Amino acid sequence: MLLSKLFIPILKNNPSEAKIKSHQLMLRVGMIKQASAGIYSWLPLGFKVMKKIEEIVRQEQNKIGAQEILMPTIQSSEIWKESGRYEDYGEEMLRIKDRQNREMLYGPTNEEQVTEIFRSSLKSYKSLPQLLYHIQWKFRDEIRPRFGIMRGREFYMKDAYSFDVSDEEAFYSYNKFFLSYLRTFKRLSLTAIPMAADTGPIGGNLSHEFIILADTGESKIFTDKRIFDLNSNDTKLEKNSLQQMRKKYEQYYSVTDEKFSKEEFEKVVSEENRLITKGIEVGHIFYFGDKYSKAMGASVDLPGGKKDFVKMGSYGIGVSRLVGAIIEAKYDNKNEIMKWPLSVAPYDLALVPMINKNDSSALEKAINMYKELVKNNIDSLIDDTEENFSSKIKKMNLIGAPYQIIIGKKSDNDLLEFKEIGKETENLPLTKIIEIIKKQKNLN
Ligand code: 5CA
Repeated sequence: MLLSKLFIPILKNNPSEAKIKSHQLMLRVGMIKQASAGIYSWLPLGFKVMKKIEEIVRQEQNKIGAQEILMPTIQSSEIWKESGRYEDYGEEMLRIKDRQNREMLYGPTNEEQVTEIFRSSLKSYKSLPQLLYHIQWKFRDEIRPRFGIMRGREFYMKDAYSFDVSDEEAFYSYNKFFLSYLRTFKRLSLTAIPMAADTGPIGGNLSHEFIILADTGESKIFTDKRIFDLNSNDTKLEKNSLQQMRKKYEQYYSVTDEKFSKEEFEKVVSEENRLITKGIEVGHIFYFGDKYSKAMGASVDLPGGKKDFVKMGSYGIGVSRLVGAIIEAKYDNKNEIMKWPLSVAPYDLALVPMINKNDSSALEKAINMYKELVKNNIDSLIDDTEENFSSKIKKMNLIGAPYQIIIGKKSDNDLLEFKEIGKETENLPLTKIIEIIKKQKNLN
């Protein structure tokens, strides 16, 4: 792709209305454009990153056996009246009337819709467990939309729902999602910590938020530092292994604001291990048993002929919020350098030829390299403008492709100036550069 043809309205300076670095960068490099308060259009650069995040989320859902569906954004008020949440949800719900004067709403979440689908289709314990998910726009009329897409009114969410025959089986499903979340955030190169959390308007009494540390986060957290040393690498998708993994995480005190008790924190966490800080909630999982299935009559036949309401949980990931969360975690605001994790980078590599009016040989070299890179599935962006070198590099540092090649007049394929953002420049032939990038891509 040629930079001159990319729809990327870059601003010279940070926009003053943006208070945090992710919002600044997203506006500065034209990833998004505000349409109205808390509602954004996604421009090519931002959309590309979000789609890559979405695909990783999808792959990790599929790996635990969840099945993808797509429910509508607009829902009927009837099912929300059945669950009792039509009134409870209050002003955050965007309510609409159609031409027949029927009350509709723009879905803030889908527990009711998915329960309605389940109850009209499945009747036997033999069909359980069921794990269903979709990735769809949501609308919440937040009282204070802010920080760009971090707290939007319209936002893109992956929400999954589990249906099980008993509490025990439902905890198994819950733990599968717990593991898939750890794996998902790791592939996004984020350290997300599971924290015991409140359930709010979703309901139930078991819940974890997945939080990444950031000073600009809206969640206050209280945690035992040792939780950061854990990983889920050895966890298998079977009951005992998953149970042990959750135990391993839950052995350390780690809670959000609403669950915090000073007395307990000081009792169970030694002073040197205490960490009180802020973070961004990128995922939230809930177990609420038969809250919706009972209210909405979603039951299955059990082995002995009895019936019971299915046990349900729901599992959300803020896909659009993750774009901002990754920037908060990776952007060096002071030096104005972004380095996207290769797994979600808008481009793998930036080619920066030095061009002047009389000599386009460096650009021709870049275009030839581009062809070779395409063959190797390396997505690169060529800066074909005639700007001076330092402003070209400045721009590429904001766009954040993790690798750069500088091409001067004398460059040949034998020794190119190659650089991974944040590291020293090396002189390498194109074949070696391709090898390095391919190897990194395979690790993701
Ligand atoms: N039904 C449940 C689980 S699917 C649910 O809606 N959970 S939630 O309210 O916690 O939202 C799930 C995730 O969506 C959050 O963890 C957060 O990452 C993201 N999210 C929530 N509200 C917003 C918002 N206003 N803007 C951007 N992302 C949001």
